[in-house]
Amino acid sequence: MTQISVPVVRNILQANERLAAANRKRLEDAGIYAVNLMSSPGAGKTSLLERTIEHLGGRIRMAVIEGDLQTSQDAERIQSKGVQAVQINTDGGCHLDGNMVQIAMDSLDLGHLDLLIIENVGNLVCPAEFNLGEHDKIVILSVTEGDDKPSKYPVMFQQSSVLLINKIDLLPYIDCDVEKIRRDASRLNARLEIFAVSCRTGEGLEAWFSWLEKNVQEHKK
Ligand SMILES: Nc1nc2c(ncn2[C@@H]2O[C@H](COP(=O)(O)OP(=O)(O)OP(=O)(O)O)[C@@H](O)[C@H]2O)c(=O)[nH]1
Ligand SMILES: [Mg+2]
Repeated sequence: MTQISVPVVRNILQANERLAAANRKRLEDAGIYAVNLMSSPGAGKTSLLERTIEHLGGRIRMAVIEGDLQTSQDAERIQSKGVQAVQINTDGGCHLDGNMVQIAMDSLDLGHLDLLIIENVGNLVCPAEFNLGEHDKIVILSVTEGDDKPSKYPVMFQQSSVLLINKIDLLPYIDCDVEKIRRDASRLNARLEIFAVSCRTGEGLEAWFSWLEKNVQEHKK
């Protein structure tokens, strides 16, 4: 069983890498900076997007690809903010892959974009295994999930460029050691930029907006 399944998994990942590389080339050619936003279900991915659109939408031309098992609710939340959003329904699949993103990109006007944000399926494990062509992976961990998550689910933290610790407005009501999250995540990935934020109150989000805007400018043609 093991002898058969390991090469199959390797082939799938290699095929995905080729598609991700093609996606990246299209993005580079168009001068678009792209991020892959990942977290457990409900950590605040769409809320962060809404805040980001409110703050940067007037200055940066952006589009969103929304990955979900079912429904187009998140895409509708984004469209209601006046930003182009394409929904991918994975029909039960627990992550996006390069092929799905390639198809979604076909329906975007790439010639008139500076930033593409891909909201992955809510899942703290599988999305980290599949590159989509993005420049950076972003992980959101909300404080309600517990401060043990970086050590228990290390891959996503190792693969990401930014960790947003969200829902800090709830800290007075729960036991969560934000310093432990910072320590454990930094131990896994010394390059990780860490911002503690609240998408509810807006606290801490300025640092995220600046980081994102700097990267958009650097990738612009
Ligand atoms: N208190 C508090 N609630 C938040 C914060 N950010 C998001 N929420 C709430 O958390 C819930 C989930 O937020 P979403 O933004 O939909 O989370 P998501 O990661 O996009 O969820 P999925 O797409 O289903 O994986 C919503 O009820 C939000 O209002 C925050 O900073 N503080
Ligand atoms: Mg969402």
